[in-house]
Amino acid sequence: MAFGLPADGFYESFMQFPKSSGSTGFSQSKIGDRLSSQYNLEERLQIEYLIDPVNAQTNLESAQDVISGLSQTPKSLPPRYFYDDRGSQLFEQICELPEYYLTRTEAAIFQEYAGAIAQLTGACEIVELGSGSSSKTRLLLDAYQQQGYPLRYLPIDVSAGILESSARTLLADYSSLKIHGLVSTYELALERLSPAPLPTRMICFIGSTLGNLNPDECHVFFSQITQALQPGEYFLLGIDLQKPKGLLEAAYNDSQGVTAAFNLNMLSHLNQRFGGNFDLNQFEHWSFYNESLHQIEMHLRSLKAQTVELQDLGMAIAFQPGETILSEISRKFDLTQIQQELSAKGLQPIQTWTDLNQWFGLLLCQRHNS
Ligand code: AVI
Repeated sequence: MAFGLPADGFYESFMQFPKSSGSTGFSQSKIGDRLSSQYNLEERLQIEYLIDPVNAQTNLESAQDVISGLSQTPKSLPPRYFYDDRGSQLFEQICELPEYYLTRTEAAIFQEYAGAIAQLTGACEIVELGSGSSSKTRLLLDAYQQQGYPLRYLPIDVSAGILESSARTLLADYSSLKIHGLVSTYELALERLSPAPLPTRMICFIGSTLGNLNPDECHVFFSQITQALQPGEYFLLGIDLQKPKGLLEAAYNDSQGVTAAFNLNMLSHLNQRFGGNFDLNQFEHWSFYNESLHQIEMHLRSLKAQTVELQDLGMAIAFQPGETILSEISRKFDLTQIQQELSAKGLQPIQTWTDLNQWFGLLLCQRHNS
């Protein structure tokens, strides 16, 4: 069901352009390009809501995961609670940190191989799960544009604000691009994808977000991808690979304390969202690499015995000194193993690219015919 929309299921957005007089920092041709794309914007942007963004923020039913996570031993919280506005900003900062090699390593792989991806798939609709700021997508769009293919992009994100603002920026920069954004969870969007208007489709799940799913969730997710694709269509997956513990632990314990702030911000998000009284000075960030499970674990550790209330959920949560809440796992993959898992799910890896250090992997898979 779509919420708050006209009957046709989507609405159009309009963007502001810099004035052509005065110092805009754009060359004349760039301004001309941007102004001409303004005129057909209505035809080029559709945003469809599959979740209600207002209720998604307030609906207490959606807090069931908080209630169960904080009621069990050991305690845990779903990583989706990292991403309020401040959390999203902090994550952007993490991606720029010297220790957090993931973003720039994956971007470098895209830089080098986006052209090869475009050649392998041919003209296709690019679907991106958890599109965020869509920054790496630009490298793909550039490659498809260079091949002379039509540009169609279907970003999917639960955050309407980030989806809309990055869509506007992309439309201003690619004058032939058409965007159909879905404000949605992955599951819902994958169930609702209608047939691609181009010869094929590629669903992208990059940034190693797969690592934040446990093995069971991962299993279910791959099945959802297989079901969403037609035989012959593509799945592009970006994953962080296993590497020495020291490099991994540095990436999740940066010297500027941004990851610590990102982790602790989850508690202030819960305070705002559910009338809570977590005292951020009474918890600390703790993360380490669990070598047997090949995963970084991020925890929030209570510095003393304390009871915290989440008034809107009617909860009083008791903590022992040193007790932790698991806030995230970030799994690190073995290429051969993941290739086998994908293949068993009907997603045949047809090409895999890595960086020189073999720190990060990008896999292009194609759905089997059967
Ligand atoms: C979003 N996700 C892939 C990040 C990761 O590396 O697992 C989230 C993150 N957590 C701490 N730093 C970054």
